[in-house]
Amino acid sequence: MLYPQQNDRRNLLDLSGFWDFQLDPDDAGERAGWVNGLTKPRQVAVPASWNEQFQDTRDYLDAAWYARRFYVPENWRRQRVFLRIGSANYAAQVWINGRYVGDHEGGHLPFAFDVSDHVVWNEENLVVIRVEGRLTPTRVPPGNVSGRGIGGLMSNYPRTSFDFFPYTGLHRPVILYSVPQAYIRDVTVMTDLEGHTGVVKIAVEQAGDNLRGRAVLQGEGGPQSADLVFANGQATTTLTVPNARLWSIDDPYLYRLTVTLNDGDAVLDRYVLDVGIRTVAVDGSRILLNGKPIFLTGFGRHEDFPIHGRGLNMPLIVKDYSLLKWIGANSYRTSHYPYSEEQMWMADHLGILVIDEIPAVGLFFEDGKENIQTRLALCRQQIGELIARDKNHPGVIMWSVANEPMPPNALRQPDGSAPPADRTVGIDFFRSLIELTHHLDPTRPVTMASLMNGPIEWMALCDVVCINRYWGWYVHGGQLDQAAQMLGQELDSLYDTLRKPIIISEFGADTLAGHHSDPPEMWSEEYQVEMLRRYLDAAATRPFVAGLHVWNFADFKTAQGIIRTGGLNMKGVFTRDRRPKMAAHFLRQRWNKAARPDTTEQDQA
Ligand code: GCB
Repeated sequence: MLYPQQNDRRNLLDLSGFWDFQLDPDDAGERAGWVNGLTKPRQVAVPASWNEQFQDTRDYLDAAWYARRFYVPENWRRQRVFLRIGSANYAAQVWINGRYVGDHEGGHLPFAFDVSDHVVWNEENLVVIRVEGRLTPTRVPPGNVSGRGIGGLMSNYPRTSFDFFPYTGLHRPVILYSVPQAYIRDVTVMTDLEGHTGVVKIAVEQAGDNLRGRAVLQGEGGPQSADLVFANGQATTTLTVPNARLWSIDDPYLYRLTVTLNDGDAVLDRYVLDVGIRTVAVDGSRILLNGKPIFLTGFGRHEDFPIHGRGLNMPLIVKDYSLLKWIGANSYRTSHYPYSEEQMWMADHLGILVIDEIPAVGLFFEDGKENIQTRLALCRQQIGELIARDKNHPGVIMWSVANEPMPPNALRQPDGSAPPADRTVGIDFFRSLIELTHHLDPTRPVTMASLMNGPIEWMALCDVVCINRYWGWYVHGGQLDQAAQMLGQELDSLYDTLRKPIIISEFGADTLAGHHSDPPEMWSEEYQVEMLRRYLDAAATRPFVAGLHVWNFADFKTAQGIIRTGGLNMKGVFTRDRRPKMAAHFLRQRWNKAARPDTTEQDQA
């Protein structure tokens, strides 16, 4: 699942733009022959969610069809041609020139088809994509679960089992790309350190039967290179870099790895990859980056903006990363689904650490073995696809296999008391998922973000314990001193039991920008600051707390419900249009050395 690349051996054509679009509420499109073109199309922008582009599509999650015409450049004729869809939420089926190409389930990961035999030359081609985003209990993430709305407490519309709007459509670019007949299918890079020497292990997979290739790593201490000798399409080699310049948050230095397939002196295919030499490890209560403890500061975020919805929004990525830097954050979690590859690229280049999460949010275990197994299979598929996509990003330091899976009855205890039901349910589920993740990537720790009262047995399966906590909001709202006390007690007892690094992966308060009160009252900017302060202070005295991710970076759209004014979750420290609330300035004072009045010039240097 390499990101498509343009170079002297490969090419690409981005099909972003206006596409024909037609809703299909009766699921009649296929019978009506829409695979050959839409009958009453209107124009929709791709990439973007369809929900806010029209008045009548906001809550529409049933099938809709996209179509667009294109030519394949004549000079691609001797190459293989692929069609790659960056993200189609939730399920997609694809036709080219009326012929079925394939399908994909899962809303946030790319998929590609070899369409060499589907396209025609010297004539127009038609690509048709049917996208459908219904909420059902056996999807990941699930929805329309009986008796359960937001967090199970209240009903919401649309009936998500998660707290963000179920934006639907072609969210990332649709790209047509060409590769040579014998081509580099995959590259996997794993880095290690031996003293000051960087060790770069490279595995290359090719399609084709030629036998030789080359890997060249350029950068400080280089270039280093090695021949690749293929057997059954696979080759591995290890390059060592004396006195390697390591990738870190302060110096996100990237080497440049060029892999080629060769026939004598001729280069048949070429793929270039940024490589950050770095290690990630867990040691007792610490997370280590390059052997040194790192404390994560940052946020849970969303891919969310008015009108674009969840569609790739490049200026917003630039803006968000500049705000992350401004505030002194060094990390975030891709709550609650994989973000775009462009976001991962930016993290590598700016030295931001990413906890990379699959869309396993709102998982539950009360509807029988068969449904649970269906969701498990989807989780396993998605972690596999995520690792295939993101394994080479130095910014990615951890995989998260779930957010707030719900044990039976967990959310029916508003006073925070322990649920009475069987707490062992789900153990096999998470064991299977975590083992698979370790197997697919032995280099990164695995975690899941757990619910207040989530079973400790689930946390114990993880390398790092991530806890979402709302003491002072959903529990003990308005009583920050009590909240801080509960938080402190809980942290100490969790660490006593688990002896693993703990990240508070969510904590926050809904805050109406511009609403003030003294003494601080819920929903005011002052209350948000005071609540965050309590959590930061609690962490500061507990060395086993390895990170703090505030919920949320920015206000974001949710389903409608009585706890979501304007259909928004307002726990952002920035508003939805990225204006800072008081809390943003507060965090900057605490996190960004350069912004602290008590920082000396020497510290800043
Ligand atoms: C959570 C969820 C997150 C919600 C948040 C909230 O625990 O993980 O998706 O948005 O609480 O604000 O209720």
